[in-house]
Amino acid sequence: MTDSESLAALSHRFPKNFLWGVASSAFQIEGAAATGGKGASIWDDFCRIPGAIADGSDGQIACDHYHRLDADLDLIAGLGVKAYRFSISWPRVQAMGSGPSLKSGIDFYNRLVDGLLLRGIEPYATLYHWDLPAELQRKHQGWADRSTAYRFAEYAALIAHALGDRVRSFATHNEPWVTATLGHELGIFAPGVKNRGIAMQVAHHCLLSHGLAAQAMRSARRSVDVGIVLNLSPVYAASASLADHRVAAREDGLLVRWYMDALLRGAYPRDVLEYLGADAPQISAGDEQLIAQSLDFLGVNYYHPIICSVARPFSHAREGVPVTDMGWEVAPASFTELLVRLDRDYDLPPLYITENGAAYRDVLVEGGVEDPERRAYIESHVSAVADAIGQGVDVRGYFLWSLLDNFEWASGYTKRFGIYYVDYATQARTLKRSGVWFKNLAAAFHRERTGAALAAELRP
Ligand code: IFM
Repeated sequence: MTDSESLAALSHRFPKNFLWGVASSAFQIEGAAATGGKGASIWDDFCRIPGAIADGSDGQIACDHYHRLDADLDLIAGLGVKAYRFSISWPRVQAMGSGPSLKSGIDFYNRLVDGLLLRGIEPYATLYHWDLPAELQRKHQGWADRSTAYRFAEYAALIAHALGDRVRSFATHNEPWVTATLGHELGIFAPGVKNRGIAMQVAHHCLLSHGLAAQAMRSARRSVDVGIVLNLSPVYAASASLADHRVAAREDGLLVRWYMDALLRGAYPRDVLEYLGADAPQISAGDEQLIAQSLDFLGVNYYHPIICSVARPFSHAREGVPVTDMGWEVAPASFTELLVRLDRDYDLPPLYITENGAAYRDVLVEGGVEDPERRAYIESHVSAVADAIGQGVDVRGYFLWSLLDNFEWASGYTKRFGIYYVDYATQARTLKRSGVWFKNLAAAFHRERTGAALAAELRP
């Protein structure tokens, strides 16, 4: 099969309205950290802690996307994709996390949304991708305090008013497990707290804030679609031992069922609450019903499976398997398995793959980046999504992570996930070979679909 035949064959495995897109997040690319009265976020504070970020970097400039908006939107349009997932920086819109919105912040997101629509690209907005206004953390304990959930709902309503006439799809949170567990239990992400009880309270408040925000947005604008984005993985025991299987069941409870059950069944899993004991969160009467607002969609971020043993309860790869530059196992079949399992176990709304992609050690040679491993990763995972669709899972879109190389949180700029290579010294962007492949896939898909639509029209 030639390359173009195999792209056509792959693209045929997706339904005709399937959406191809790329994704990013505010703190990771925008820079302009204090422009226009923008407030600091907890990541600005966290980056100042010695040793917190691998290369000692921060998000002050990042990809300077704020100042290069139009050129970056042209890059997205140049890929031929029809959707772009971005996040809104809460402290750019409300510097202190409450009160009236900043005109400069709303103007920026207006330009972003209008620029996308002008280029025929559908905006997919996320309200919270980890950059909490620092003020809410410094003065009010951030997500550990219930009041933050109510501040978040006010912010959500404000965004629905400002952008909801042009943006249909809003995800409330990106990966609340990361906010809670990496940010408050392991302390390796902002705000750097290390306390399991606080982490589980944060997990609950994030979910509560999702429910409150969904209500607030829908009353502000009836037309909006509201969903949430979870990082989900199949969780395997590292061996056949009963002890390892017990650890795997527990981790699955904390990573997958905690969030899925709360959102889609209206109750936290009782076995997880029992296991947590004194670390279980305080849940007020009615909270669980509030969290389980109907979802217009569920976003799934998948990168790798989780491997559990008594010795290593949460590992990102089995021994001796191919891994990405993050040390994450390359396991496309686990992606299919995850999607099929979700479909089997829950009454799901439409799914979107809101993130999937890989970091590899890219080098710019003579103006180009050859990244065959990333291309293989993307191809095998796109194919894994097609397998799940083939088994009846309702997946409506796939967003590649990420549009640009960017600030990879605690890894700083040492890990590159982009399909555009970013030279941080000059801010020049170069489409990597994997990006060319993704662009060709989108082109093949749209060509096949247009061809099929034309043929249908011409049929007597
Ligand atoms: O870069 C992150 C993103 O912000 C959230 N999901 C995982 C990506 C890769 O680590």
